Amino acid sequence: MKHRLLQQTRLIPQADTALRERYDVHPLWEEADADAFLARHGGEFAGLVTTSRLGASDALMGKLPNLRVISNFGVGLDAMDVAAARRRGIAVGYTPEVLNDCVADTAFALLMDVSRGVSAADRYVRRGEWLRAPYPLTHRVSGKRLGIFGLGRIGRVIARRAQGFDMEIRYHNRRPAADLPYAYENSLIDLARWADYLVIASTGGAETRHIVSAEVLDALGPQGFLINISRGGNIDEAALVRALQEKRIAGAGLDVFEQEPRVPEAFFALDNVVLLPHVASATHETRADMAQLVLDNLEAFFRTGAVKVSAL
Ligand code: 8YV
Repeated sequence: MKHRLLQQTRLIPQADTALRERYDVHPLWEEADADAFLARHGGEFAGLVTTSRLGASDALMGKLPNLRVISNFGVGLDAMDVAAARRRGIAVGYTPEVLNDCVADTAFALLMDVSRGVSAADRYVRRGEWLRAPYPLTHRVSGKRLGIFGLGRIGRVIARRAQGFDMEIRYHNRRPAADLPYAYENSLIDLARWADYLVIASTGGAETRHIVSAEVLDALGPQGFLINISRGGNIDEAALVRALQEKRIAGAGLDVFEQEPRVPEAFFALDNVVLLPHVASATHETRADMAQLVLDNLEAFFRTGAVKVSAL
């Protein structure tokens, strides 16, 4: 008999098909009234497939009284009540490591774009403005100072990329990482003051909410660029809009926002910000690897009682 799984949203087509072949999957997104459906059928599900965007709340787990395993598509756990899962004895699998390269690449794409004006210059060419005047000068990336907030799995790959650009690297974390050659700054504000580029690569959630404040932006200063590939909530977005409008920082490259998919319209009028729709891990290759890990975590759990890569 196939295990019955609740799937919160589509992943990628080949993974959705593989899930349906191996399990008795119910697509929750097709239910007009999810609460009513769960009230009637919540007890049927042994597993939940979710994503970092949707996560799983304690309330949702409560509606699934026989839930034993959650398999999360993504590394971020800010929407997942990990403590509730632990308390309820539910295993949680997730997909770290496999997305490090693509997220680090995207951090660099944003960094290069906002410094050299790639997107802005492209718009300039399309508007026919090159016919009237050359594009204004931009900013050199190579050899500059890169400050990384959150030197975890992804932050470390960003640091490796930066070495190829002969950049000087410092970082701030909850604590210094003993195994790395980069200098540690004691606070985010000190790191911002030192850096030409401040890359936010930490986790998200309540602990780091609005940690990139107006003060941090002022420490980064009019020559400094901010890059965010972590979570939108880590930045005080209203303060960032003001800092960009008033040119109190040089520019920003953002893949993530506080209220996705809504992006503050004030950004749209500004050429010193590059805006991406949360796509850092969104390549065919990486999404296939993430989906495989979602399947592997479920397979391992139903075979051995433990997921392959646990978030607990
Ligand atoms: C995805 C992410 O956008 O892994 C994460 O935490 O933010 C991204 O990889 C997300 O998981 C897809 O829902």
